[in-house]
Amino acid sequence: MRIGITGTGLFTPPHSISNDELVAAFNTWVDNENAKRAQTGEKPLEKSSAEFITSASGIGRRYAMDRTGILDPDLMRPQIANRSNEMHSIQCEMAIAAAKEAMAQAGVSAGDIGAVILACSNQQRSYPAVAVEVQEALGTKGFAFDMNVACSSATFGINIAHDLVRAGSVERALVVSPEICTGHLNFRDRESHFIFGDACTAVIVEDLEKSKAKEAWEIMGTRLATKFSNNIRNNAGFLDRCDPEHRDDVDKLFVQRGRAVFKEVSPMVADLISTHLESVGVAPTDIRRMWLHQANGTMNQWIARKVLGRDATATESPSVLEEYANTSSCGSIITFHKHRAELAEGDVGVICSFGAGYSVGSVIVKKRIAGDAPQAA
Ligand code: CO8
Repeated sequence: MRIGITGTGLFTPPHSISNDELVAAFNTWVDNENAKRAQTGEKPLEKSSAEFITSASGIGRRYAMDRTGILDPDLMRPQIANRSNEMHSIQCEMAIAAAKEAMAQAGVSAGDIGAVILACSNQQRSYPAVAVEVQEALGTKGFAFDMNVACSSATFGINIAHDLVRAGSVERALVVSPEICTGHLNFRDRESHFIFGDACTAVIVEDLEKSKAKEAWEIMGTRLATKFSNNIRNNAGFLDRCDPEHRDDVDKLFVQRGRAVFKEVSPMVADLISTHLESVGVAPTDIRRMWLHQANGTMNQWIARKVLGRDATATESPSVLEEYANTSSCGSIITFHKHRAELAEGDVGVICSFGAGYSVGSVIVKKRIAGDAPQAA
């Protein structure tokens, strides 16, 4: 049975924020804070710098669902209005936009889809699952559920979609990842205020025998790994109201030890991709592209070098960090969405995401053009 990705979609939020704008807001807040600290004799806070952000991460700007609140030194958080239960939730709205593009690319309608998997780092509520709302809004059949493996959510979702199709549970599944990272980012933390942006991706996974798509990316294999770590953590949760004194503590937002993450996750990722390639009989020299998680440019260069045994070119390991920043689970999928068109029939690539958990998800894909007969293993 051949199963593949036949469509992808991307929703890009309407507002963009440059490093300079973000740093200006942060530094105005620091000046205000330090004026207060001067009165009390507290140690002054250090300023942020756009040069540091670009050189340490490769990030130049990010998209956000709201920019006014983020750039207001008195607020420094997105302002996203509550909605009534009669309206689509904001994550549902993002998912619909991305899903429509993916469905059009795959040449399928909502009624052809048997499962919706909403896979992302943060769901805006516990229940009803946002995925079920997306199912209702689009008119897809079967069932839907939410899942969360932080930055690796989309590749884990693709793995589950693949297995559902293989098991015969559905012919076709939609994986959507509406990431509103700015909603849980501490814009007053110098170490991390620049890292994230918002986006939503969508992926159609289907039985290629039943596909109408002109082009498909056959899934040659998927591999997942997790290993517990506190180095990327967000303690926000439904029990927060049970201890109101700590409800607004900084650990209720994204916190990481970035350097430790870099050192510990990079070898884990390189090892997983290398052993995964070996298991499907593909030599590293035979892969044409690596669509890696978009957290840090230097990290991706290190991983690609380890896997390929040499430096990867910007074409072989493309980046969207400059424009999108880290969009959590969307990163590798945005890169796949934007940087695959020119590849040829039979070209092989790896989609790989990694992040909190720790978690790593790898999906090895081969380009197929409609009408191409399956090759012998
Ligand atoms: N401006 C100026 N200087 C700064 C700033 C700043 N903003 N921040 C830190 N510095 C200074 C530090 O104080 C330090 O100074 P000194 O050398 O004098 O002590 C110096 O810069 C170097 O600091 P670091 O060692 O922290 O800098 P790094 O080179 O390690 O770069 C990075 C920091 C960019 C964060 C880098 O470590 C990194 O990218 N690491 C990998 C992180 C990663 O991959 N994380 C994955 C997270 S994504 C995920 O799992 C999803 C979670 C769920 C989504 C959550 C959404 C909110």
